[in-house]
Amino acid sequence: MVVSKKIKAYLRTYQPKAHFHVNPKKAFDTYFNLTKHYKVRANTFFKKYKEVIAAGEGNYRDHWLAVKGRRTLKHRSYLETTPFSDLKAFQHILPSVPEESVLHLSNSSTIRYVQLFNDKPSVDQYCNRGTSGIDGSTATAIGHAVQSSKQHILITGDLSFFYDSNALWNNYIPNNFRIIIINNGGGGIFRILPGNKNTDDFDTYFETKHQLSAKQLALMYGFDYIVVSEENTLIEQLSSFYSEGNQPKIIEVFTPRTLNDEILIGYFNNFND
Ligand SMILES: Cc1ncc(C[n+]2csc(CCOP(=O)(O)OP(=O)(O)O)c2C)c(N)n1
Repeated sequence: MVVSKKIKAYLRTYQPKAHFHVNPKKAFDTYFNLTKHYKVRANTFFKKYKEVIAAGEGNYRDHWLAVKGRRTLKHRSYLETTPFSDLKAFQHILPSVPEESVLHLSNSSTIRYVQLFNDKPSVDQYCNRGTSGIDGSTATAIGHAVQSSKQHILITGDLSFFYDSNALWNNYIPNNFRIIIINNGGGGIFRILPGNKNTDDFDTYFETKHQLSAKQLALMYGFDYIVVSEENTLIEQLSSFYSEGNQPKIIEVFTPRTLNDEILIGYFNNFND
């Protein structure tokens, strides 16, 4: 499923000649020009596809590889000069996730930030989209972890975490379970959308800014608790975060609420020139 509004808008404006949706049950007409619904699993589809499709002439692949190369350079150079923020936190968190683990992502900004970075092929990634709700991400990750011997890691926003904190109230959370909370002091996603920011009404009713911390919840539910608010400490703490312990662990990463949106908007603008 494509989460990025930018990619959706792009493909709606520059419509593909054909859109095949491969799924045993449902087809979404996301770009308003669905050509065909193949009611099979992706593996079955591509096996067959390989047999009937021959490589064509053209520069499509080279063109897009060159675009990707330019994009990667700009991504790197922007991050080199970026101060500590949500974006910067993801830059360090994602490569720290252990090979062969299972990564759960909450909705809102988390799933969107993760799409800006390369993922590790050995790490299975899940996001319970539900109806794009902020509820249930923690419960889903814990439920999944309970029946698996693999290490499960949840990356979540602060509101999603506090909203679903009741999920921590059970006796079965494995000791190797890890939660990474990106605490940007509210619903950071609303700052990224166009509109009037930094008014009392915006802060209260849209962003719902707050000063809560996960510390007491961690204590109450028997989690190890680590808190960081700058880059070097984050890097240092991540280096031992996934190692074995007698309790599951939470790391709460505080990021600058009113800077995160500027940095992300700057990141996208950086690709425009
Ligand atoms: C059940 C539910 N309630 C409210 C919303 C509206 N909503 C969408 S994103 C969001 C803020 C999420 O904030 P947080 O989890 O801290 O993530 P951030 O965007 O800051 O990374 C809210 C309240 C929703 N999607 N689902």
